[in-house]
Amino acid sequence: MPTATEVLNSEITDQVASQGFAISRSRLDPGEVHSARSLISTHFKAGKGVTMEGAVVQPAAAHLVPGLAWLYAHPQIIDLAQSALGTSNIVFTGHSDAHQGFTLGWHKDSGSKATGNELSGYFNESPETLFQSDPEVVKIGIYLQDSISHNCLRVDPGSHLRPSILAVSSKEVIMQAGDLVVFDVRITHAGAKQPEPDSPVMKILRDRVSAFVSFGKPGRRTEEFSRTNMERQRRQLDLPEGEPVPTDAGHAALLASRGVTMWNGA
Ligand SMILES: O=C(O)CCC(=O)C(=O)O
Repeated sequence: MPTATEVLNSEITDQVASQGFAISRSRLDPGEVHSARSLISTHFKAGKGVTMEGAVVQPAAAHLVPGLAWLYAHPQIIDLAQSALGTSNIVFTGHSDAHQGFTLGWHKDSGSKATGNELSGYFNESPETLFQSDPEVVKIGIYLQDSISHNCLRVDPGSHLRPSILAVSSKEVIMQAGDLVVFDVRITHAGAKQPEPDSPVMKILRDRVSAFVSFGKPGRRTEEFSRTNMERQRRQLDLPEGEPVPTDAGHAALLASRGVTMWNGA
């Protein structure tokens, strides 16, 4: 397993602050990629997860995909989140997803129609102030296959500082399995383009497996994001009112051993 550098990488801090995203190469080794990919596909093959437009998603995957907690507390992932946020003092927001075949059009993860404001609803804040500040909440994308133009993430560089969903440019984020991408949740981004149903690209999309986890700097924005995002995961899991999202004690222990605090659910 590659070891974390334990030194904040200021190039990543600067890239995320200016462009809204950064790619970091060779963070997971091939055995880890294989293991994470197998655990997620086996989970979905067993009929678990939530079906969304032909794809399947597991909210709270650190807790609900058996054996996968390690991925969401991996030292390289924590190291990258710390570098992106420019501090070793980071908080796990409670958000961890696994996707297979999932594709979304252009959107920001700072809001959604369900939150009543697709620009800033997860932060309960006006877009005028939210889009002016340095990154406070970042998401790490773990793509568990090599990406090509048909199945890659797309981002609109710099749009984390623009209160608009409209993408003014589109950059393909091409990565090898084992690379990681970190992005400010305010950036406008999109998943793989939906092909025609009979296109040969459909299989590439069906085999696309990815995982996402979010961390923030301690403070009001991270708390708001954690609370509203947890509500989103609860809705997707169809949990009865008052029932907490289950937690994997192993995941909490791994985070604690690596000095990462968890949003306290307040
Ligand atoms: O599938 C992807 O590449 C992007 C997923 C995404 O946009 C999201 O989780 O917010």
